[in-house]
Amino acid sequence: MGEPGSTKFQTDLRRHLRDSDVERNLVMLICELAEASKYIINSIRTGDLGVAGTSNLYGEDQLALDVLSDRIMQKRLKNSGVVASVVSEETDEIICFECEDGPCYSVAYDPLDGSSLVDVNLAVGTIISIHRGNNLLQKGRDQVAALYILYGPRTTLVYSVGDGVHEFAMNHLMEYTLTRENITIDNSGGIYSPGGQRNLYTSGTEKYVLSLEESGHKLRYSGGFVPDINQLLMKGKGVFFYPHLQGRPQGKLRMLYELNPMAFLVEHAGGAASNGCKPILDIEPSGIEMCSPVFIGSSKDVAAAEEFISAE
Ligand code: AFP
Repeated sequence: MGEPGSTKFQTDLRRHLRDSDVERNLVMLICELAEASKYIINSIRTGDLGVAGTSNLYGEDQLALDVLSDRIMQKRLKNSGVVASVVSEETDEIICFECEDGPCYSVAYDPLDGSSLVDVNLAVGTIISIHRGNNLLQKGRDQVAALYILYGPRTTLVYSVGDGVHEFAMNHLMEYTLTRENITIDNSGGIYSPGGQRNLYTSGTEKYVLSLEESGHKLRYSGGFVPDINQLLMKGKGVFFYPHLQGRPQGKLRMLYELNPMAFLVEHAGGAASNGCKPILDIEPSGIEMCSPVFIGSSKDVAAAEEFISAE
């Protein structure tokens, strides 16, 4: 990556995508999504923090911000002209759009993951998974791109099209400029982010946590998937997990628009993502509502999790 002030360092998102020989319609799609984030930022800063009076596919109360962010995303995706179908955490079915001239893409997204954290002023994010064609139930390994936007003290965008993982920061003109290129995650150490209720952990997960603590891992957990994963990537080490729980064998996190995109990014940074037995990216989605346990981050830490889970 170039030094601050060099032309490389001032590379904006569109130029970086073009320099990476990304297909034209995909460049346009990713840039449209980056544009949508500007309106989501505005809704976070000034929007209504109340409930929308509706619930999502999982029976969870939707916040006004969830619905507003979803509308912002859907409008952009529909008007792009290159999207054939979308699914969102906030909609209970796949929505089809007109894709005029191909190649067409399908997008699964969580418009405002962790939205319940906005009213306590913690970081939240948008998570996006992109497939080629109109089939959203493809394995995560077949994604053509994955990205997230993190609305924290700084607004950053992290993407991969399978050729490295790269971070951009939003400047005072609300443009995304390159800040880190080819981000990598080491094979162990640092922090661990244990999701879910500890008293519902199975014996294997409980032993795994004790082994992490004995090896000196420090607990860092915000309750927001995007900042928690971003911390692993930017520190270059650590592990996040939201495991299978007693009474909740599939855990909580959603395959299409939380686990697949983050697993794609972490694997392309040299890490790993597993459901405790096999790579997340190799799991055939059974439906848009599919959830899965997840252990994601440094490859050695994920491999250790699989050892404890397989022995339980
Ligand atoms: P919401 O998007 O419904 O706020 O959930 C956020 C999330 O799916 C993910 O961002 C966190 O990792 C996880 O929930 C936290 O869940 P717990 O509150 O059960 O730890």
